[in-house]
Amino acid sequence: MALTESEQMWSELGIDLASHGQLMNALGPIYRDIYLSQKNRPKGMGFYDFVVGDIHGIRVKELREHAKSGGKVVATYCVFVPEEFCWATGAIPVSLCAGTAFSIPAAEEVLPRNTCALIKSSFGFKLGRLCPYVQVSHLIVGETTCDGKKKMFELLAEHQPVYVMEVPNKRGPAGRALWQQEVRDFKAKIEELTGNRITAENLGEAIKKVNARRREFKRLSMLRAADPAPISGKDALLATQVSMYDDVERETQIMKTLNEELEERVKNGEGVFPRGAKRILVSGSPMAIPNWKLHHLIESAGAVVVGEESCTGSRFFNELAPEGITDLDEVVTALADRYLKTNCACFTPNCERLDDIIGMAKTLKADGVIHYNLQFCHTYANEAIQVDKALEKAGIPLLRIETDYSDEDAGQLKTRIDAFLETL
Ligand code: BJ8
Repeated sequence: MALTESEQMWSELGIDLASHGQLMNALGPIYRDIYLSQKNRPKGMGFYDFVVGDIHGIRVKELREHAKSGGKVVATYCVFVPEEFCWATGAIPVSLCAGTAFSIPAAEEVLPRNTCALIKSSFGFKLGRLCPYVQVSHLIVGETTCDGKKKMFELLAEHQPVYVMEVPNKRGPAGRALWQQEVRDFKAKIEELTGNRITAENLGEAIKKVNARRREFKRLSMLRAADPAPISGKDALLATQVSMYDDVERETQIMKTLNEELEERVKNGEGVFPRGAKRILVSGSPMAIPNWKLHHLIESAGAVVVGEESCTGSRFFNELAPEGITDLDEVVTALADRYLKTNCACFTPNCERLDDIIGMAKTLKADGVIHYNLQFCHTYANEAIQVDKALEKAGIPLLRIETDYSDEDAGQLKTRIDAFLETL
């Protein structure tokens, strides 16, 4: 049978067409069940339905065209990697998704089973030749945020060029100096990869572009404080997930239109859940596409997720990068400082994250917090103890959940979430 245009492209990228076909076939019904079944969704979500409907098609084609005309694609796994350097040099950064159990069996042939699902899913995408975003990228940028990831990157480097940034464990002067040097080295690496120099001007322009997108996400975040909530948590999560690999200016525009619609909704008292629905802040590990499991369970139980204190949430957009600095060295230093404010559980201590969770819960008028951590992720699991203590002191109810990408525990989680909502 003749290949479709997309299949032809995937085949040229070395994708295992048979397995990839199974993955794509599984995604459609899941999306229909979780997303398209929602009532009264904002019209602005139509763009995201379209994107997910062709998740490995149009965007990959754009990246390929870019590569064919000499441009570079830089794949990342973490919000510590300063995307501004890529945009400044004409490279395109894409965040690699790793939110499905489908790619895990391939990874478990190599990695220990007691590794977190995010790491196994990422590695399995490469080993199983399932992800065209990995295949189309010229460089994968990793980081040393956790032991599992940093060792996985060594194995990944056997298949594709990998560059690893060292993230310090502490934010003191020594950690800050180390991180600033890492950011300078990464800048040099991107310059070498693209053959383009980073200047105060092109970096300043890139910062403005990324900040514009961040501002729209901050605006969305504030709109979610309304009761009734104008958008579901699932939809807000999806917008963040997609914007992590889409074009920065297009995302800003899409989000602007969506926010205008949501502002109207708030003005008219219109929402996706009834006024007074229980409001939940989710905090913890990031959720990559298509990991919508927890949000779906919470919202199917009649509550609404009003915010995500995570890297697929506030940590992605809360801090703006410095604008208007004309000295290159100064702007690079300020940019490094901006990224060092990412409240990842890799830091010790990480009091800023605790303050952030409490601040967000209050601003978004959350009735309770659900702390989400992936099984075998020790940093988040252990930090959950501190989160528990801080929230108890602040009088904010908390439910701690540890799970993976499978659906095996869905029934048990549903019972626990229902019981938690009852107590609020
Ligand atoms: S800045 S949260 S995106 S590292 S869940 S792989 S930590 S064992 S994802 Fe993260 Fe950057 Fe931090 Fe954010 Fe390891 Fe834990 Fe797995 Fe994790």
